[in-house]
Amino acid sequence: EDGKEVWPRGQESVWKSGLRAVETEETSITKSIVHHVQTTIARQAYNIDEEGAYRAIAYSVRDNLIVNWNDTQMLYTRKAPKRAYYLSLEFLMGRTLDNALLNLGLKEDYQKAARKLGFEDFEELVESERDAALGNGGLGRLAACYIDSGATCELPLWGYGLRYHYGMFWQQISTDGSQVEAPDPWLNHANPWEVHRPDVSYLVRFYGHAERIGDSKAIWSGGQEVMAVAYDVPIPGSYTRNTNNLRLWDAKPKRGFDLNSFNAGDYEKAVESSNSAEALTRVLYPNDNHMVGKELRLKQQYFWTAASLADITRRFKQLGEPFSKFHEYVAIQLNDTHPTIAVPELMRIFVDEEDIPWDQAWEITQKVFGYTNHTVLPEALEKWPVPLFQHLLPRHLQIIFDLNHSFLQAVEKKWPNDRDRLTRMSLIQEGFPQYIRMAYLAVIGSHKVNGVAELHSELVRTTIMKDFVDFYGPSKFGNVTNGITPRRWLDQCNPGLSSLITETLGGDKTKWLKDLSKLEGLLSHIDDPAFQKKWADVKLQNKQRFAQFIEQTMGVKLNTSALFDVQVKRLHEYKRQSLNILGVIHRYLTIKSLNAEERAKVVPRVVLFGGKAAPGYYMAKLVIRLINNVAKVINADPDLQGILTVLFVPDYSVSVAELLIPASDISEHISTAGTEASGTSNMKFCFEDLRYNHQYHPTSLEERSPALAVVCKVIAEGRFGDGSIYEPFLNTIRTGDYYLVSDDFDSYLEAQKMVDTAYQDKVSWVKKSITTTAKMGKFSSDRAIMNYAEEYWNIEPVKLN
Ligand code: B1N
Repeated sequence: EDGKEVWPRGQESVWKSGLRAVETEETSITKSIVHHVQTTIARQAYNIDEEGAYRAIAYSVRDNLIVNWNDTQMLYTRKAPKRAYYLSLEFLMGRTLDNALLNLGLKEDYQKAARKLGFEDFEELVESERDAALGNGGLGRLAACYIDSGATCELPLWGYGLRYHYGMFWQQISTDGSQVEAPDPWLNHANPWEVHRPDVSYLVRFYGHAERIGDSKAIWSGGQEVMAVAYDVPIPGSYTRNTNNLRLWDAKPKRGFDLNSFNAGDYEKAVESSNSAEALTRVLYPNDNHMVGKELRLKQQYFWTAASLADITRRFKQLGEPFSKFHEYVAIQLNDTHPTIAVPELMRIFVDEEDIPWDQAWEITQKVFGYTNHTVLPEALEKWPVPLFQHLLPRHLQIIFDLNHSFLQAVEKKWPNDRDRLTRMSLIQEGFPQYIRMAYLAVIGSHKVNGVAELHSELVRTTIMKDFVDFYGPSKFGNVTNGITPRRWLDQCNPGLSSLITETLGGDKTKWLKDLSKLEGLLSHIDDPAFQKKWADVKLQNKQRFAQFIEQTMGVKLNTSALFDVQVKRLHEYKRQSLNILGVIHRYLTIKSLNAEERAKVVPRVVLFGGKAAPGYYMAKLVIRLINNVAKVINADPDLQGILTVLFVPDYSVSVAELLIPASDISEHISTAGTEASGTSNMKFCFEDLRYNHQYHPTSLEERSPALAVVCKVIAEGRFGDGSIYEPFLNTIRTGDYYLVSDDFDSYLEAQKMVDTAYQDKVSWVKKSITTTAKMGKFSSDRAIMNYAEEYWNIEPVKLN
């Protein structure tokens, strides 16, 4: 596996004659598709439907990816460069076929081949693929963009994650407007994009007991052992042959079933124990920006981390280098605190298994890890109860206590007799029970910590990590501004705009797609009316494409000359979908109060919402219900036909985003100032707004915002269905208003007025749109990943020729 060199067995010439290259000829492409129809999916050529055709094409494309994958991994093995590993509990990949074809530069060839085989509508095949939704939102989609950019930038970068059998739930909207969750068994249809590697597997231990031997070592034994088995997903770079690896672990029982129970004749119990191992990778926890303290979640974290570190150390050992050089070959990035157990786990491997002295082990460990913080929200910061750790990971608890002991000694040395500081900085939060502060463990175990946007990184330094900045100095705390991949989020989802950009900048599209700062070249065409017209036409076509999708899936007709106003993101109080819907109600009441002549002057709007609420998040689900019931009233009102339409697009996903984002005129990023770490969908729309002034008004809602008071009154009186349902929501705004909706409501309405005015001047609107895109270059994930490579990992590109 991964490019291990073995002597050829048998005759080399026979082996070589059987090897295949990437197939680019039309005839060899059709041949390979037919071959997969006949063998891999075992169907007769004349008996193939769309789903079969999709799969045969996918397997044929996969063959090409694997050829490149093998060559890339062999090259990495031969050259033995320093490698980086991105540990993420989420990879929100979306669909693969279209992306793979574009990255291989084979889309047209496959399209032609499919046509020859009788499949005229290639897009339909592409869209029949299910999303791989192994993530919640921004954090998981960021990991997917980074893994794409790593391959495109030819970096020796692998991702490690979990192969969840159920991804993010499907969201349905019931007749009363509420969110209903349904499971997403995405693996029920075979997944052509993964390679099962039963030969790459490790045993992972849970529970048992840890017995100290000497000062620092221990033996951990007993408990439960679960097998981690690798599934590899090839990640093609764009216009390069370099193809990296995303390795996802699946849990299997150590033996098929528990022998002890079986001997006793209890077959059912024996099979049950195998169920419990498999439960580990059953489901993605559907929480965004919120910690859930479930034992199974901690088990997932350790299972994935332990398997990944076992794999990384095994690969390192094949180099034959001493462990003192481990950090010269290995960099590991912790995507938030979810894999922080890797810090004590690497110490355990070094000290208990490899006999490395504690101090040296700790020095190397700190050089290996980097930690990315993605949120400062207190409810999202991970803390695990000590008793749970004691039970599940007794050896790791010992190591954490040992690390904490020497860390606090160093703090004490720097600031003698400062008890408050020791209490604040301890890895252990005192109380009954005690808690382990995972973010602090990640900080002391890493050589570098970063936030994900300038402002967020500054907040990390001055708020949650202030004491640690004082202790280590500021150079340990950096910033890497997030980015998004221009392949998926421009070239792939917006082919019209991509062609126009290529045509305008000249040359071929790889020039600007691989160096997004080149988009600035658009600015010199901004005053050209012909260019402006083409730009506006692309937008209109994207709106029509989206309107068609909405008509097909929801049966609603959209006015494509209206302003499309979009807010798509996870439902969360801090993101303030509430502010948006309350503003919509205000708009509705205003329009209702106008006479026909005045109404004709209103700038027509389509307000689109999309996003999932965590199944246990009551207030977020209540806001979904309110949005849907407001939509029902407004859309049914003849006075508002063509002037105001409100829609909640169900089951927002990567694939829906690919249709919706290119169709938007404005997007709303209206979180309470200081709460959204970075936001990445804002980059996809190229529009953002942040405010700094937090205030607290102990005054009545009527005093704070008379306009909002009216809106709340109308909801309470039952204009959008039984008002009492929304009382808990209305109360969060009337009293407390933690997320400052009432503080910002009036200025939000002002901003919306400015949008209406601006939209009426079509030429200046198009120019704004062009400027936004032209200045987007910085937000490419290629720039972000190179930033990590150079300043955090010290790795270099290794190009496959
Ligand atoms: O990470 C994104 C940022 O662009 C967003 O602003 C930020 O909200 C998001 C626990 C999270 N922060 N924290 C999470 C996700 C799942 C979970 O279980 C926390 N997601 C973010 C990329 O940097």
